[in-house]
Amino acid sequence: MSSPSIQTPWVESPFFEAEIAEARLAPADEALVRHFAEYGYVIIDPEIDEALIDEALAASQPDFKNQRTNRLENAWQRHEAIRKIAAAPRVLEILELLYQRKPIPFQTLNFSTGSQQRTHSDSIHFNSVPERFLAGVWLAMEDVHDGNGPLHYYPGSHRLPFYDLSILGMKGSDSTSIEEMLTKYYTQYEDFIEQLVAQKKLDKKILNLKKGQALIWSANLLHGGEKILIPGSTRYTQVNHYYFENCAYYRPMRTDMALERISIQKVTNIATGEIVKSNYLGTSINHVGYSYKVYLPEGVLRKVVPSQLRQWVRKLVNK
Ligand SMILES: O=C(O)CCC(=O)C(=O)O
Ligand SMILES: [Fe+2]
Repeated sequence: MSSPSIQTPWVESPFFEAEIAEARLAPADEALVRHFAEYGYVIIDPEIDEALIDEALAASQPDFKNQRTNRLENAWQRHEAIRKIAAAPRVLEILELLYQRKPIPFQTLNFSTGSQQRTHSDSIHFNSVPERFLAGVWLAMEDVHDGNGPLHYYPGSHRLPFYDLSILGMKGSDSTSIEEMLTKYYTQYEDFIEQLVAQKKLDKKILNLKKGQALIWSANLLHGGEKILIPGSTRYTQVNHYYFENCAYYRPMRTDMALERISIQKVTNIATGEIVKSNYLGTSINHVGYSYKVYLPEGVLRKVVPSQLRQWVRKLVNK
């Protein structure tokens, strides 16, 4: 009897062993897929020309300076070299092998120094229905070592459940601004993950990659940025996030399913420039905007909206 085909990446499926036996992959491909299934990450040669990396570095210099930041979100929209890195053919090929669905690059992040971000799973930021059709690709654009704030990650942690804010008793869709989300909600999530890692006694790995090497992490793999030990050191890296076709894409931190508040994400395929509509088992869904919902508490509503209009505003805004 052949194994049932279920709506989960095969690398995360309970039927993985049966499926990989049926697939008859070339030995090198099979080893890669098995490693990813077991540990939730693989280190790869993305076959990206050094000249393209240098082009992306040069193009992004003015942005880092003008914006006084170490982190550029979606710089692919301005810089062709960054776009090409996110759409690198070899990376797309490996992702399709790992997920058995076409990958959709939808976000880029360029860093000039270590992020020093606390440990998290990217599933808290981006999630899919069916779950776990998300991957990150982290490209070293210069040599990364213990001194310049390398990435850390916890092999095998992708097998943990997916935790959203509701597990901590918080309704993410109630938040009204990014500042409130970060200070009031997200910090509690980070504290929780820190405690989880300690409780589970997870083993941390530090990623020292050479320029041009990349790491792929699966949706729920815990990772973060190490402290910068050499003050002033640069750490040029590019992270690309990928969804996979035929899913609904949403932002868990702004979603409360039980309240029917679901922040469906607007997804643009960086490789093709096309908008990819969310799709739930064959039914397509419109995205509902990128911004935070303005949630008007009843007291404020009474103060600022005339009584005849309140019912209407409540419906429109507080939904
Ligand atoms: O590069 C890092 O230090 C962490 C980046 C990260 O967590 C992400 O982009 O999802
Ligand atoms: Fe991350």
